[in-house]
Amino acid sequence: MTQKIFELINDAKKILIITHVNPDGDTLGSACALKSFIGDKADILLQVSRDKNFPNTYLFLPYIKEAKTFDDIEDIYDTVICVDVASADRIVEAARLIFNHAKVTINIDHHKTNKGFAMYNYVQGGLSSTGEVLYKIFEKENKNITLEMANCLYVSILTDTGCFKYETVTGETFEIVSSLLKKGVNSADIAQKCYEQKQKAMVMLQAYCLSNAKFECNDKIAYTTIKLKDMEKFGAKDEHTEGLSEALRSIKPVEIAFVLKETDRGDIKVSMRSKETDITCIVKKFGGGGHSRAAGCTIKKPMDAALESILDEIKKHL
Ligand SMILES: [Mn+2]
Repeated sequence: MTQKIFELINDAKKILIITHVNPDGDTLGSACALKSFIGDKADILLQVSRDKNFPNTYLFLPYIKEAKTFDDIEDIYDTVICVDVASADRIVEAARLIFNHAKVTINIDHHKTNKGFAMYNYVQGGLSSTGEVLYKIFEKENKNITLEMANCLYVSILTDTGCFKYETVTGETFEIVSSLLKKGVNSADIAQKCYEQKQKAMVMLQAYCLSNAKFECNDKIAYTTIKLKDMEKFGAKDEHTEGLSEALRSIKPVEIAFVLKETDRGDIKVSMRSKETDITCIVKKFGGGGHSRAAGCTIKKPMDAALESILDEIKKHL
């Protein structure tokens, strides 16, 4: 399968690398590493509009500034590669058309819930990140990992392991990280770029959301809600809510934490984290997916009704 992926890349005329909605460090780092490897015939698609929700934090990655967005995407690709995309419904609108028209579709991922929605699927459920999956693909097929690729893969692994805190981290993860650093990756510089360049809007929005947090079941459940008007009030963008559910989970008795966010389509996006509980079974009830301790879903109900449904479901699993 790994060999086949490189054959397909070779045979392709024009490749679109699709990142998931609300792009994070893993999907972006993976996309940039792949783009760096493939070169000119590959374009990255960020599933955002350029003036809205373009991910500022990761602008330091190569190729992000020239990535395609919904504003300038054309249906000219014969091959599509999805990276870190857990399910087909994380490919939306214009991108879905391109995916459906493509001659070849490839899905490279590490989400256990990934059912293999493409023609060719390479899913290593349980690995720390799609960056780690990609590293192994390159290594297995004896492809040279340049410093540029190494930097991107490092961003993937660093961010998707919560700075090497999650249980998906293995000895092998550190071996990979070690080899990336030996190639010249500057880990301190990347950590600073990923975590210490926060925008004021992000910190202020998160402070507001944390101060409004609610607790249930003897503080085993913590949650907060974000309305569109809150986003407007702070001038915040989608990426500015990143880390909020982790902050709630970090409170001592909290077992499950979640954030409910109103979207401009009028539905509610749920971002959930746990310490021990496998929450994939909770979000699956709402058509969502993810990892056992970090998962999400979208509920097509108003805020109050969505909150009630999700609380009911969580209480069944505590
Ligand atoms: Mn990931």
